[in-house]
Amino acid sequence: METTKAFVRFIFVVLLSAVLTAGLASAQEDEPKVYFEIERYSTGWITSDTNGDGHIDYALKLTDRLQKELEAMDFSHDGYMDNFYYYENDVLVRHELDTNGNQQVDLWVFMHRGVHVKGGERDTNHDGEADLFRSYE
Ligand SMILES: [Ca+2]
Ligand SMILES: [Ca+2]
Ligand SMILES: [Ca+2]
Repeated sequence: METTKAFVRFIFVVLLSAVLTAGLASAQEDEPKVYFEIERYSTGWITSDTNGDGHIDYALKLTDRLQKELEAMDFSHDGYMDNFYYYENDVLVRHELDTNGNQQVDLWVFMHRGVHVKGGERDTNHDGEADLFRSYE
């Protein structure tokens, strides 16, 4: 009887750790990576020099199904990306901006159906942590 209980507990722990590991793995997969440094946009990215100054200022990543996944832009043309667009099923879900060009995102805009702003966060003192929150839901 005791061994059965111990065995059940053992199975439970194994299952729990499997669920936790799977959760962590999918969380990492769900968070695609963008970079500030333009030279890091290589394999898997479509890049473009939109203003023809010889420097890449736009990068696009497509999913396996050729839907938009990520876009990065260097609006300020200082050689560092500062606008990042995150898509799910080809629909914009989040827009992140580095408004002061310190290679740290300080404005996050969350979208509903790609067109309506449903909320935003700001890092007003540029310490890397959001300190101003807005929700329109
Ligand atoms: Ca350019
Ligand atoms: Ca820039
Ligand atoms: Ca910034």
